[in-house]
Amino acid sequence: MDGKPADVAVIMGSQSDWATMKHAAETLDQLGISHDDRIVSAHRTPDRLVEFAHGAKAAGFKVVIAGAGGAAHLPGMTAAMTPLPVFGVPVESKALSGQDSLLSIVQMPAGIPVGTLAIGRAGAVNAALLAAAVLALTNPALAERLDTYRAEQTAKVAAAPSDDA
Ligand code: RP5
Repeated sequence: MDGKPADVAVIMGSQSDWATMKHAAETLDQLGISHDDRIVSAHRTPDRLVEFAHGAKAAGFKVVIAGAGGAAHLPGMTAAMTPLPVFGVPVESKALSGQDSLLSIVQMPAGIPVGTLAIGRAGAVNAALLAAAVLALTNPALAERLDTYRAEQTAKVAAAPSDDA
């Protein structure tokens, strides 16, 4: 770190969410986006959540990615306490395969939005790409890196399936 605050806060409800949320962190790394990864539990560390969410904008973050599983209140409660855009990643839970996480993140009441992604790794990667798209609006160098990322992805798709792939 160069002393500048990170652009993206990647928060998660538990250490057990890291296996999923590290895909968001890795995608941000690929795009050269600074991020700060933290465990903030809505239920087990509510004071930490209040402190983080109330201070997130003043701390210099521009986007928050919040991953949680089960009764996943972290993204919604964070969105309630910060004006920053919050992207929620439903972590795949053991009991209900992440359906509980998805529904508890996506069904926000009108007035407090959480941009909700897919369950699991795809959601974590896409949360990072959405964060990148937001930041790229005011960062032309990042916009170029995002274009390159997508062009490389396109170039990797074969025209026809193969038995050897
Ligand atoms: C949620 O409970 C976390 O986001 C996690 O997905 C889930 C289970 O947490 P652990 O019991 O594994 O710590 O708060």
